[in-house]
Amino acid sequence: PAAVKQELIAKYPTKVARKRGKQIIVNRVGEDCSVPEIGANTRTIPGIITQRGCSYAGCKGVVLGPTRDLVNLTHGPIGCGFYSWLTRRNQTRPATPEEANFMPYCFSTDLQDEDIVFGGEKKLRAAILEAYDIFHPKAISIFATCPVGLIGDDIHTVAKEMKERLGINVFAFSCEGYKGVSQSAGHHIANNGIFKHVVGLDDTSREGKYRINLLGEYNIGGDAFEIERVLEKCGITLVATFSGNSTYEQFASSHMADLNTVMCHRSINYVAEMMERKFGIPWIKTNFIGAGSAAKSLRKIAKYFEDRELSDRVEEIIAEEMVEVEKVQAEVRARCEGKLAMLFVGGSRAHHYQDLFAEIGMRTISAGYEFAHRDDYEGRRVLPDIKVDADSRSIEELEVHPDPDRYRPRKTAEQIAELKRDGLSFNDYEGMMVRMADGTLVIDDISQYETERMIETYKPAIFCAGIKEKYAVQKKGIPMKQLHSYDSGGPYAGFKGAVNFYREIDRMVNSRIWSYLKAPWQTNPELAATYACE
Ligand code: CFM
Ligand code: HCA
Repeated sequence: PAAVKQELIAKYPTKVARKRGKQIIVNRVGEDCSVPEIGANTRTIPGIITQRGCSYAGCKGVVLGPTRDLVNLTHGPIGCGFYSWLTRRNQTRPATPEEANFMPYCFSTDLQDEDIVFGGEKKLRAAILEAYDIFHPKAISIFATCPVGLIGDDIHTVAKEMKERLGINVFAFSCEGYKGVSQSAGHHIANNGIFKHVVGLDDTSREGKYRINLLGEYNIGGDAFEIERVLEKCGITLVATFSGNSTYEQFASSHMADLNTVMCHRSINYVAEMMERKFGIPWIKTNFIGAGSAAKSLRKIAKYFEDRELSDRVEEIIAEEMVEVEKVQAEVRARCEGKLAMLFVGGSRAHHYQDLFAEIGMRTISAGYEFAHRDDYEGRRVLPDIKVDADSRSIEELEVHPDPDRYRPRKTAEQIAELKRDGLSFNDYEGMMVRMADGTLVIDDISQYETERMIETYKPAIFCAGIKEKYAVQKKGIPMKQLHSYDSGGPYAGFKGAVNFYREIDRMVNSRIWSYLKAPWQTNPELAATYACE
């Protein structure tokens, strides 16, 4: 692997090679579970083809996009709104046909040259009014795109004005695409906004003995539906999901839950932290990707509530669900055992999906995130060592204090200590690298060039990433699975999701279809462009 790393960076200019060298790491897990340091959450070097997205994508597309009864209004040119409109395959299911669902609509101010020159606030006001008149939503959220920041439209003042005028909640996000180094900045901006403007507005809550929030689950391909099914079977009440299959009211009353479970830590940890500080709700890391991980997560939730009835119920459900899971696992494993996978996805899936592959005997030979931070790789314990650079500093850190009336620690310090002794960890996650084998390559913000070299070197049985990589990978003869949108598949979460995934991967890695395909330049060499000087 060290030689492969050298080869990956050999063609770069010295300075670029030095920087990429810090982001390409040969994994090695120490006896104390320590892992090497990796460079992450830094600017992509201009000229490198990255797969990263922008701050607007992280804020509007990722965190707020899945909420069905919010009018999510993009203030900007039409492309930003259009390309963040359901391409992520975030699904939703209104409880009744009458319930508001704006998911089939794309709201945008459609800024034109003229608005860029003379300012877009007038158009923004008009768009809010128009949306209000047609849909009468409970709330309207406004998202800034790059030009809005450049021309200086004051979206927050417009929001405030319209909130007073219409008597509904209107709030804005300064999530201009260029803020920060990737969509990760947009997550933080979204977390701050939703916490400031919505969380805690409604003190009524769903009844239930075990009330939790699910943070960082976005219902891609129906994942949240499957998790909801399992939780309901266990008798666990879901107060709010941030933000798959969610509603505005769920956010408003989310502070009434007794536990925050965090799936995708990268995109939503800020809300978990702020809710703990303001309302006293503890958080634990959970993961419903992989049948084993789903079972483990349910057990963690049961442990937290310290209730025999719940833990018995959870064990019963796990046993029931695992029958089909184990049957399919055994069948598929026979055909997939030992095959290699590579995963380069966002900020948590490159980690979570390794569990699913392991369940059918497949090995992850290399993995990396597009925009995660060091803690997502190395574990939360490195947080104090992370240098906060200028790019991160430009994102606001909210100052949060205990709510004078509503701060209510759900557990006493002694109870927490006891639970910790019993193996439940709070406010923690171990990161991706400690779970990966020694000698695997961990690559942050992988470039297109590196992707191609990795495929040529290892010839994995499957390569998992997103739409930008998809066709280049297939042209190399390798099956490619999108782990963002799931292509047209899913759900892959929970128990039924695991079974879906095993079957799909089995089909993919055991079909030779892509290896038969020849790119045009392979059959017609005259199409292979080469430089005269080479
Ligand atoms: Fe979290 Fe996500 Fe991901 Fe993410 Fe994303 Fe996504 Fe992703 Mo695409 S919130 S970090 S910003 S799990 S949209 S649902 S698939 S890159 S790995
Ligand atoms: C985003 C959304 C995205 C893109 C996926 C892809 C998603 O980053 O803005 O590149 O295929 O999951 O839809 O991550």
